[in-house]
Amino acid sequence: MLKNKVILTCAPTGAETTRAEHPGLPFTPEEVAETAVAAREAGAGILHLHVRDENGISTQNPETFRKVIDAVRKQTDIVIEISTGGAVGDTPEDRLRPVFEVMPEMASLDCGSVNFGNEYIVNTLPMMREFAAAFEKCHVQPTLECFDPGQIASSRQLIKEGLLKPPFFYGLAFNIRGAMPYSQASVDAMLRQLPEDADFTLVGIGRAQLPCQYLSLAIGGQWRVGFEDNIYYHKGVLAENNAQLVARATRLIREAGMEPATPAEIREYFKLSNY
Ligand code: KMH
Ligand code: ZN
Repeated sequence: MLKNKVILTCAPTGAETTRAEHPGLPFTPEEVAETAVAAREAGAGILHLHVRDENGISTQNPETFRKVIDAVRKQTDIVIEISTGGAVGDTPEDRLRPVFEVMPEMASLDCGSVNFGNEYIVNTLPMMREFAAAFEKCHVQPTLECFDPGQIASSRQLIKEGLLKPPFFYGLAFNIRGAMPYSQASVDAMLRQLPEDADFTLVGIGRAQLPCQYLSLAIGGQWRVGFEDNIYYHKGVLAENNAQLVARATRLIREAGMEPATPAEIREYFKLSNY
């Protein structure tokens, strides 16, 4: 864990959030770059990136990732973590392609199958093994996304098999409809399963986002905010933009006597290779 620092991730777009839900959802390369700059200035150290095609539909096309990453890279040094979760229904092959073709610094690695609203996502152990091997080959630091405690057991199986190596960075998600609800008890159930010395970020969906931040402060976790997870500033009040959510998180972190970690500190901490 970085001393007196909080790794603050901004997930500005996601695969499922729509412009109908938030008209300011960024998805063109220019919009994502502008968002990345504002998020970085507001304190975010990592950009969790899903990309969309020209119609706003989620895609895992490496060319689209490349365009967005190029636009972001021209303007800011924020660490880029691409999604290999993609959107519900994406094939494992499509989800993994950008890891080989874009070679990002970090990427999400989803650790199990679970209901996702009215849909579901599939991540079997053989798939996870294939993803972990690809990450290792391409020197990509995984963020191990877990949606229930059993998925941490799946990640530990890969650790046991030598397919995942430290540093371990977990993204623990709460309040996805149909999956694990947010409560202090459910966070605790997840934390008890983590490997020793693992870092974790609490990913609170919707109204769980802010409570996750406060709880994270108390238990030494990292934070994630952004329109992928939550579009509201307060109940019923849309956030102006992603940076507003990042700025609030940074204020809370500073009130607690800490600082958001810079991209340089995050690169050094995880020994990231592909910048
Ligand atoms: N969009 C979800 C189906 C990830 O980025 O790895 C998967 C997801 C998790 O968002
Ligand atoms: Zn995601």
